Amino acid sequence: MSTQNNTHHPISFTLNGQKLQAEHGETILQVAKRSDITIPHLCYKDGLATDGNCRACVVEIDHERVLAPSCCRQPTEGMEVKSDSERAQKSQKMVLELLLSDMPETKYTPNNELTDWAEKMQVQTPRFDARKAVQQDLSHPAIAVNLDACIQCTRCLRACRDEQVNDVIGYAMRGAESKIVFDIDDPMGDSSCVGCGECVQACPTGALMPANNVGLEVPDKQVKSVCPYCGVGCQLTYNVKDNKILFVDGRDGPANQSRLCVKGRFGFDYVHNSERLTKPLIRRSDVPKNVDYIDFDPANPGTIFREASWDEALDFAADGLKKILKENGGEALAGLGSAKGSNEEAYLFQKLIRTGFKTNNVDHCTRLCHASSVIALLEGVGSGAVSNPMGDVSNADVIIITGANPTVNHPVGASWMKNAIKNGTKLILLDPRRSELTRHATHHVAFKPASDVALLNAMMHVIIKEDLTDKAFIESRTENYEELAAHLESYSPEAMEPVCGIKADKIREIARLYATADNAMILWGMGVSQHIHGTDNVRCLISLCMITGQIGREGTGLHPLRGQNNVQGASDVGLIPMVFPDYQPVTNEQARHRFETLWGTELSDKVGLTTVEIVNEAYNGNVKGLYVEGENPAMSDPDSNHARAGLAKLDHLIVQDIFLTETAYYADVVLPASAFPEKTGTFVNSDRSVQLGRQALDPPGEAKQDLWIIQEIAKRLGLDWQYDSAEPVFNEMRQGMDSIAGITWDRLQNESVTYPCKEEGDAGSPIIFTDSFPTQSGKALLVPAAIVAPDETPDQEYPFVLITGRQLEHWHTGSMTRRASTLDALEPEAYVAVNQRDLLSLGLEAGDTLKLQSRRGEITVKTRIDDLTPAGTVYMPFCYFEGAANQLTNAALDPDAKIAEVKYCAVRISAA
Ligand SMILES: Nc1nc2c(c(=O)[nH]1)N[C@H]1C(S)=C(S)[C@@H](COP(=O)(O)OP(=O)(O)OC[C@H]3O[C@@H](n4cnc5c(=O)[nH]c(N)nc54)[C@H](O)[C@@H]3O)O[C@H]1N2
Ligand SMILES: Nc1nc2c(c(=O)[nH]1)N[C@H]1C(S)=C(S)[C@@H](COP(=O)(O)OP(=O)(O)OC[C@H]3O[C@@H](n4cnc5c(=O)[nH]c(N)nc54)[C@H](O)[C@@H]3O)O[C@H]1N2
Ligand SMILES: [Mo]
Repeated sequence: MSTQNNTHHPISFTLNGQKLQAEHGETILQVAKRSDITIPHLCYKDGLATDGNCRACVVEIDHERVLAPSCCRQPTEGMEVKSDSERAQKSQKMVLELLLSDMPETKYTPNNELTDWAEKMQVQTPRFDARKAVQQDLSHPAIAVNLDACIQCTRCLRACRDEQVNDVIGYAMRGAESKIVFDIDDPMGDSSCVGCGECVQACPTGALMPANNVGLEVPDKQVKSVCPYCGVGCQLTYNVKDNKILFVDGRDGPANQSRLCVKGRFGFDYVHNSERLTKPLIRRSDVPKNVDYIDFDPANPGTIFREASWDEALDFAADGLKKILKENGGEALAGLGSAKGSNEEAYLFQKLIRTGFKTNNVDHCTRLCHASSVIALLEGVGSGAVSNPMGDVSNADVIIITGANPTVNHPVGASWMKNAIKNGTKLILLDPRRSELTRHATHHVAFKPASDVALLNAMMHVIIKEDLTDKAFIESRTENYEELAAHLESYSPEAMEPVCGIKADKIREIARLYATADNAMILWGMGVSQHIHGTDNVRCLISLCMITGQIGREGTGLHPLRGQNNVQGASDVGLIPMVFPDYQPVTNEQARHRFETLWGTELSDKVGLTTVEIVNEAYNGNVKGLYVEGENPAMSDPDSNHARAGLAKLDHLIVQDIFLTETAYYADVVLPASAFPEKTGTFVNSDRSVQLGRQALDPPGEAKQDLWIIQEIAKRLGLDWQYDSAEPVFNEMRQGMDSIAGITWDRLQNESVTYPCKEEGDAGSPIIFTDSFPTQSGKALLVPAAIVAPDETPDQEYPFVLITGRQLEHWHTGSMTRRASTLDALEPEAYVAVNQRDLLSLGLEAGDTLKLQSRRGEITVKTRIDDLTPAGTVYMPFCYFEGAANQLTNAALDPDAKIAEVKYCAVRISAA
């Protein structure tokens, strides 16, 4: 034992006379850094592979003739190293001086390490002439390239290739001609760059910089916060001056370790957009609701609304609610809360609906998102959240990703996936479309859209027939295995081949690969959940995981990739019609009693209406009043012509948003709210980590924080609420929610905490289900699922399948990203992606304007050739109001989860 340990004994050496110990594999520079000994360095960056090309970090080693780069050199036992000897310092300074001599006259450069080191080392004005200046490359909307300032340290290259695995940046030419290039020396704007800006963050000299005005102003404050876009939950720092975000840096959070994507890094100026709502608005009495708003200009709200004071607008909003409450009762009211806002906002919003509106008619975008996953998970394993964090892919031998496009939708998460694959993890990608991850996949299984149950059942059939199950796990940790096995008898790969379009042998191969892996993880997204059989799809994923025992350890488990930055939190705190906070059913008397006591009121035991149901009942005249906070259902609901007609029929619609959205066009009153950086609150990411978002800016004009607005409405409905900030709300939440009871506000100031965290001081639980499931029996329930066809299949009249989804640069309904200048410059135009073969057979060309029709609506958009999309299928993101995909989609619902089938409907295409 002791001999084995010897190899990992710390190594003793001296640095500048100080005795130090190095861990195995540590370099001199790394030891110096953690011992607060300053050695200048430029090409070295924590987290990147060492390269040793700049020689700024050279040190003198006893008995060695040549100076050694401390970033590459590991100390040996007894080694005597000097970084502060005259010889070492002279050399370090010479490197800095030479590099400095080449620097162009710069504006302010954020994080300029070269000038910082030069200053620290007292390097004087360089004595050497500069090289010939190099032309700037300003072809990319997000990133300015000024190779004049490049010191060829290759940090950008390593960040692009090794961290983000995007492989855009290269190092080309030789000798004095050598330089950094993008793809094959393309202008950056024409290259395959995805704009993540990891290179900008890695650059120590400002050769790569954010394109937007950076350098003109110096930030006066830095605020640590979180990204407002997706569920990865990247931590970041806002660099602010005069109430304006100048630029953003990635921060070392558990989910991102300083990485960001194009939206998180360059997508912030929506908060400063001139179309921000800054005054409360009341609808003009002469403007009817049921009109087509396609040409309406949100920059001119006066065509529909008049400005009002806060008092008038809030009284008007509350009076409308009170009138309906009195005449029709609480069931005629409903609320749609937000997964973009904080836990505290979502919690108060559902509390307002339940205690002020006196109904459980409260829901949010989770209904259109992972509702089916949550229902299947609650039924199967007793908890709707992930079992293992996204980053755990690095511990998996095999990962299945199905119905998700992470390089587009969870880009930083995708970087961990690509890193894992580089290190040997095998990827099984189950998706009808190809994606950027296809080239990293061991198997891309492009099955027929909506045939997940057939494919997954066939995989399980193979696993059982070939005796690859984990019997001990099935025995001790699951229920209902016999029924599942009997059900799967008829799902042989041969029988399923014609249904899912995948060869039986291929199904066998991937089934074996997953089942026999030491550790295998399943991650999934909307391609699985957004079907009328979405719950069944997830039941199959759960069973696949359980019969192979791939859960409860590092690198295993189930991870539904959560979408919105706080959809996990909004669900946890009860923004759901069937449950109170922490998933306690409204029908459960004990749970009701608990909240009746906490909130000092009586509560309804009637399960409320869901998102699509609310709008349907508005259409039917049963819901008369609706409060929408931070959602845009006129764009995001399926079959939006019908949804908009429903919104138009409401007697009273309150919209609380930061922009005049398509939904706001139907409003009676519009309340100007706060954007993400304008408030403080907690957010839960896909990994179940609770993180603090901090206020960096004041809301513009008369816009107010959401927490304040919700409370003002509550007060006018007679509720005596006095929460002066997010903290007391969070403390109240802890009283009703056992899973976060142990998390203190103080602790969140310094770290993110992963729930369950039941007692103060609990470390938190990134990996759960290690020895039981939170079901009544403690075991997982295996629920067999049979094949259900999509609600609407293609026919002669409507021969194509329409898949809707997302694109990297835009967020959902576009309200934020189409007002973010860089993102909008990158992707300014609506399109439909069509396979080349289909385009040819229709006699059309890329760029043609097409008419797309479904049984519910029609739109005209430009076409793009897209060979990611299989023939017979077309693909559209749903972010463009002028070509709104949801005018076509089908609102048929999954019977268990009430999620709509936005991933599948039949359309017809023709030249416009
Ligand atoms: N850039 C950007 N990022 C986002 C968002 C955004 O709007 N923009 N939104 C966020 C939100 S809220 C969410 S929920 C996530 C969503 O993230 P994802 O789940 O990755 O989203 P989608 O693009 O909707 O669809 C994912 C995949 O489903 C596949 N698919 C289609 N039909 C089927 C099928 O029948 N079976 C299977 N297995 N797959 C199918 C599609 O080909 C597509 O690759 O993204 C989050 N991140
Ligand atoms: N066809 C089709 N439809 C879909 C989907 C699909 O794949 N295909 N996906 C579905 C999914 S997964 C989701 S999650 C939904 C998303 O649907 P929505 O949640 O309706 O979409 P968002 O555009 O994110 O809407 C958020 C709104 O909140 C506003 N907002 C942002 N920050 C704040 C804030 O701090 N305070 C306030 N008050 N407002 C704020 C924004 O301006 C925006 O209007 O769409 C669903 N619809
Ligand atoms: Mo979502």
